Parts: sequence; C-alpha cells; structure tokens
Amino acid sequence: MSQASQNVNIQVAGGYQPQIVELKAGVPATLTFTRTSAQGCLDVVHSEQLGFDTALPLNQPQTVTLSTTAAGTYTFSCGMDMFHGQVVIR
Ligand SMILES: [Cu+2]
Repeated sequence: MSQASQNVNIQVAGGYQPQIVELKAGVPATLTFTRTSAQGCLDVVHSEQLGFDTALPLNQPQTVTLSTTAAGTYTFSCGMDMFHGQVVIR
C-alpha cells in the first residue's frame, strides 16, 4: 500500500472478506469488490454514508472510489442490509 493511494480488494462470498477495512485519512482510496459466490443476496453493495450503490456481477471486479477526507467508521452492506462491512478511516 503506497502513500499515493490505497486500494483494497474485498471478496464477496457469503459475506465480506475482509469485513473491516482500515484506511488512512487524506489518501485517495478505492475498494474493489469481487463477488465469487452466487449464494445469498450479495449482488448489490451499497453505503449511504460512503456514497456508493454498486451491482456486483459474479466474478467481475467492481471498483468504487472513496473520499477519505473525514475520519470515522462507516458501514456498507448488501442490498437487503443483511451482510455488513466496515470502513474505518483514521
Ligand atoms: Cu442481503
């Protein structure tokens, strides 16, 4: 992970792996979600707090860009708010 950017890969298969992502404030960040299991209802990942709402076609990595200007703990979830992950910006 360089200082210029932060790029985290999250595998989506019955939940999020890793489930908690830690990022440095003020460094541009992306999350790349790859759904590798057709199980469950994880075909959408969204976060009102972080400002994304993204469909996750099976085995097609999807990247979202985050603003890391405000430190804090943010939640993202599947489309039905059943599975959750966290982004911790500090
Ligand atoms: Cu769900």
